[in-house]
Amino acid sequence: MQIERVELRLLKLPLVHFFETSFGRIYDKHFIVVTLEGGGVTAYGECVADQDPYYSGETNDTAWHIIADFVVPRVLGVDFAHPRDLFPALKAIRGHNMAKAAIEMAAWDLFARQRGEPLSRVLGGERQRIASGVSIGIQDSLGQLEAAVERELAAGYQRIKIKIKPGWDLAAVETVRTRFGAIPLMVDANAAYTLADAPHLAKLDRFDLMMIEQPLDYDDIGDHAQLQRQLTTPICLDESIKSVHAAEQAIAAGACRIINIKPGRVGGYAESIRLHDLCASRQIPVWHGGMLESGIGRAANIHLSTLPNFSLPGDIAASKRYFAPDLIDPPIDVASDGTVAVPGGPGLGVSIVQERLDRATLRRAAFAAPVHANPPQGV
Ligand code: OSB
Ligand code: MG
Repeated sequence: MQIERVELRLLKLPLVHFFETSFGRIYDKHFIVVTLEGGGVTAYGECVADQDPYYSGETNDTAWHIIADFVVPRVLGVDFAHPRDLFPALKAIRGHNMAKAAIEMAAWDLFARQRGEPLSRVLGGERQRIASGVSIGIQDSLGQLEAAVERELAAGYQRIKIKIKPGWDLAAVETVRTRFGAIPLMVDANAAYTLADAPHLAKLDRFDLMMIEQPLDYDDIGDHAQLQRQLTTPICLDESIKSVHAAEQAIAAGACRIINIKPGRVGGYAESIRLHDLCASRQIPVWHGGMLESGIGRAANIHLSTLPNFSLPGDIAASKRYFAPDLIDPPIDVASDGTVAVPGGPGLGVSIVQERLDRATLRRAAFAAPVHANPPQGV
């Protein structure tokens, strides 16, 4: 498999509804789309970096810089036997997992399209449909939260996640439990608390939540291990799991009982498969996280979720919750039983509407392999 051309685009798409986490509110999604060409086939990747370094240290500008100046020279014109060979080829670049993952995702799509197989099959997945959950941001009032939960339950989603932060936690959970009873419910704090909040967080135990996601600092493992010993609610780590090695350490320390997998956070699909397999071998259930992706990244998330240890519903909801219209047509939809069909066509299996891609583009750059490619030697 040879990557003959790389195109980067920075896109801006308005969100249907603002999205608020403990680190802020956004109204538009700014993200990079990667296009690769090779062997007469075009493939796509989506970068999950944001405009700001609040969820992770990466931003669209750092990802653009790393891809253009360090990733592209290591992949353009190089013959890769398999997309799993990309991540090791980028080893000299420390960190910047979202930048690496965007290119690596497109390489998996290229590989799958060249073989005429769906991405799910190439990744080793099994299912035809995946279980879908929904992530509800921080609202302006408890009444708005109730209305949002009611709407998503009516749409069929198999579990509800609500974002929490200090000042928007116990009352929000209590409101949802009181109104909707024993629904599958979890919370995500996006690193908004410290270990000193342990007694406060323990008050969530009486609500029988499926899990509390990333309560403590984004790069912490040790404090989460201490916190888990003080809670009956399982901790799920998101931000803290930046590598397979970090997951091994977190599991060994007892810092979590569940892990959320986002390929962008760990450097791509090959690393995500390794993380999935590690968790399976340690009886740690996993689910697929979401980063408000467009249909391109959303489709990839669906394909990865077909692996067997994705045993809990993921943050993979219908396109129409985020973008109207999405970049793809038809959009991703959720059935009334809260499942999403895995696209069956080659690669991502979704159709990107070029005119929508063009209209959303703020910035563009293209890189082509020289005729006699001379890949960088060593690192
Ligand atoms: O922590 O899971 C998170 C969105 C942006 C950044 C971080 C997170 C999220 C979500 C949204 O929870 C999930 C989705 O895509 O619907
Ligand atoms: Mg999270």
